[in-house]
Amino acid sequence: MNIADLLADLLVNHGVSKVFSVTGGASAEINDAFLRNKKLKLVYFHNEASCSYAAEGYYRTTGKIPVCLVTVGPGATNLITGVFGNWTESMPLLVISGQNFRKHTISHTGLRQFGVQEANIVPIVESFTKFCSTILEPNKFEEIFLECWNKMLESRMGPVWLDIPIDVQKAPWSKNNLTTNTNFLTAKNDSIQSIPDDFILNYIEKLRKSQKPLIHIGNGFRSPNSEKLLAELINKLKVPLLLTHNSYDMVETNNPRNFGFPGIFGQRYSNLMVQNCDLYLSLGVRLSLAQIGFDSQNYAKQAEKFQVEIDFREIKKPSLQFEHALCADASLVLEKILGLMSAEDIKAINSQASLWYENCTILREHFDVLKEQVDSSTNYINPYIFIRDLSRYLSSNDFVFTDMGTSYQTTYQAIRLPKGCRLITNTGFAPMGWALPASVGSTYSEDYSRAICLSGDGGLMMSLQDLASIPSNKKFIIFLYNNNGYLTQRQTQEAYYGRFTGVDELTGLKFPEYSAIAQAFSLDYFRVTNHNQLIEMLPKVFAKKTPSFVDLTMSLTQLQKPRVMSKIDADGNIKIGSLENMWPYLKLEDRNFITNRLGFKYE
Ligand SMILES: Cc1ncc(C[n+]2csc(CCOP(=O)(O)OP(=O)(O)O)c2C)c(N)n1
Ligand SMILES: [Mg+2]
Repeated sequence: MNIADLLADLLVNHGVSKVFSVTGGASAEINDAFLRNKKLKLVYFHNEASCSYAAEGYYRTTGKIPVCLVTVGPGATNLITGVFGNWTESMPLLVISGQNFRKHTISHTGLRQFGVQEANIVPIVESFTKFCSTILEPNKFEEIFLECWNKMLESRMGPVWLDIPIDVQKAPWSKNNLTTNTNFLTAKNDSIQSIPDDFILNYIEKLRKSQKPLIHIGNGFRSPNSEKLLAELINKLKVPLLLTHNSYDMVETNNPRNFGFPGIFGQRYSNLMVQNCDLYLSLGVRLSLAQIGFDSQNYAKQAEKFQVEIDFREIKKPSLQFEHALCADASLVLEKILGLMSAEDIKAINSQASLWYENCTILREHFDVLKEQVDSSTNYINPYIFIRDLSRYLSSNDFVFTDMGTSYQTTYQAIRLPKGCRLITNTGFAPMGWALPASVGSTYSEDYSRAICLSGDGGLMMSLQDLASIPSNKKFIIFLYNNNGYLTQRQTQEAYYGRFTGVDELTGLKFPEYSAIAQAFSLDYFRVTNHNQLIEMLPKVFAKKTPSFVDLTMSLTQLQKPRVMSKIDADGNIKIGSLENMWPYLKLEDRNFITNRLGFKYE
């Protein structure tokens, strides 16, 4: 037995079963050890970046820790974008890279390179991993592995990296027994006991008095217990809930408590609600600029604000600071709130907030995103109307992945998710080319039923090779938003410069004919250019048991709306757009309606 075998056993003992990999000389010993270990499945891709995206898709759909195994140098550096995305999204991932023999590494010599293909990966990835180390002492391997594993899972989760020189991989390991499993973490380890009663009781007291309360649930709230807790919250309190992109699938769309998500590409009604509430609680929401808008000091400007966040740095960040902030696990805090709330509290809260709740319901109906769209074109598919129609075919076991650009923003605004259906995007880092490999990663989930991959043509071109990795015997649908360009960038260039570069064939960026691509990868191909064809095609592809590639003709001038839009004034200065008056700006009749009828302010 050597260190590579020990690593395989340690992974199996910690519940790992899938390893996403590209082979290479410096990691060959580990690939071979994993091959010999019957409990590990190696899943191969054509690019290491795809391994990291696939690992994320796998984690998000299974909750099981993924591993990426890559070789030294370019194998390791190719993985970086995906690992960084896991860092910003707080996703756990264990990366293992091969490294040159210990005597052939640059170590602290100041050389650029010494070993074959060498990249000194640890200093490169140090700033976006929770733990990273080149293992130099084989006899400490188990100890370092456990430290690394625990770091990945404790408090705010994130990626970790072990870099293993070839001679360390091959070093013999003599211990007969592995460490017992008792001292590794399986989930967040914070304890409900450590949450102060004061914070909870103060919030309940304020909630009793609030006339316009809002509770904002983020992905930090996701835990094995979160579904049960949310059901209890929804059952007990008639208080509107806001979600985020990453938590949007935690509450089905037609649940009366689901009031969308705020943000620069949020729902118009959600943004108006944030700016009009008088008591705001965020539970596990990172409150990024995309969520709160660039005018961050004015976020929830009329409210007394409570924040629960596991990372104290997020609480202290300069963009906004709340009157009441608690550094703790959000799901444990809600558990405690629900536990300490009496039946009398609940009655008082629900009666006090009933008018607000009703008004928010009217607002949501009034500003349904689909009302801002018209389905008039015979030559193009409108992405919002496509998502409306697609939603009718979604079922509770589906995994929907989006890429970036239109496939991301319009989907979240328009989709209607049935209970249990997942909607997944790397929203914080948003690397183009993420959706296809992430969807492929999800096919290795034990609960896999069907993946629906929504991708722009620009995004797809960044991971086209992964079409080869779609399992040919599984249900899998790619919907390509084919607008022959980068709509999102075109829109920005139009707004700020009035001319275009690098956004379509005319401006220097060529795209292929996808029917030929689909054929090359043996995928069933469908072209859809109008809504009648769409209506005919959807039942067909949803009935199929094998993968399909649906090429949707879309327009490069499709407007993404509503959105918070900044303007350039006469002096050339940028005027930041307000969260509550998204572009297209509110019409007079809407303004009158929301102020006179509902008592909402819009600026
Ligand atoms: C790796 C990477 N490079 C660049 C960007 C910046 N970017 C965001 S959206 C976009 C265009 C996306 O084009 P496409 O996938 O065709 O979607 P569309 O905008 O046309 O809907 C670009 C270049 C990015 N998000 N990721
Ligand atoms: Mg495009």
